[in-house]
Amino acid sequence: MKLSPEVQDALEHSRPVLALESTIIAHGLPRPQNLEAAQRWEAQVRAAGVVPATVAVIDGVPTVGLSAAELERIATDDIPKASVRELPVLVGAGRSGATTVASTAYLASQAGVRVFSTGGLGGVHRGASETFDESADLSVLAISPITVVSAGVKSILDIGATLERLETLSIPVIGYRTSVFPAFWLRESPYSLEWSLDTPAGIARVMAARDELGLRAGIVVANPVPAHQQWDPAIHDRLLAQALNDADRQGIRGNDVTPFLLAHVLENSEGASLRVNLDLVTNNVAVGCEIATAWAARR
Ligand code: PSU
Ligand code: MN
Repeated sequence: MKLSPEVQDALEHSRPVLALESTIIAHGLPRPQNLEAAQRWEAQVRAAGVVPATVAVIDGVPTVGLSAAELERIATDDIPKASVRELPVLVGAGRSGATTVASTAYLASQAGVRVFSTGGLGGVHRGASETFDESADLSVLAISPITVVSAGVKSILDIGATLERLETLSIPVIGYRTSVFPAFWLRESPYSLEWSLDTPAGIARVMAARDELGLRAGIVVANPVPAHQQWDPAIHDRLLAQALNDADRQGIRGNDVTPFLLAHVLENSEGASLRVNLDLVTNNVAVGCEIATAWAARR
């Protein structure tokens, strides 16, 4: 594994570091907004006095903290999506990969980075009781000691089943200044949370307690998009219903369902879903920086 010099230096001196994933850059956002956003988020992290550690596999080397040129490659080359099971294959074959929440959490926590901001977690897909389609994000977070700040999961997934799996896997889910689990583009899903905390120092105390208890699981911090930035719930509900309906009528199945639904939403939302997506990551980066700073202050 390679750490950038600034990440290495910050970890050695217990200064704050924030991990960022690269699948969102390579596959989650359209070009050229993806590179602009990735650069903007890194600048935002630095402006908060935190060292950014964007993670990817570069020519077979798991890399925590990309150079400017490597970040540009992730955003512009055709780099495959890499979850944890792809890691040994990519490393063995000397290939590159854009890391998901699972592989970013795994690599960053191995490097000693303890806080990670992203957009949405992967989760349990609708119809998973037949397809078994559940993101490895969940099972890998169960063994990766890192705190992930996300805006919940997209409503194209089965949110209730995702929360059940997080419970089974013993991954704490803490609402950040909310007691309702967010649904990515929307502030609220129909699911309430048992735990809510209001401060970065409070989250850092939970992280310390987890360590003292000898637990290995990550912690999910659910940070909803502010009310004024969320997508109009009525339009969201109508477009989602339409997309699910079209997928069903066109016989879209299996792994094709998610890209189909996402493309449908992106094409028909007149830029609103993309704007919310960018805003919610920016919010998660801001909260992630505060938690990373609170964590570093305890050391
Ligand atoms: N959710 C989003 N946008 C994304 C992803 C999830 O709203 O870009 C990406 C993340 O990288 C996440 C991955 O880790 O998709 C999950 O993919 P899968 O379901 O194949 O594990
Ligand atoms: Mn899957």
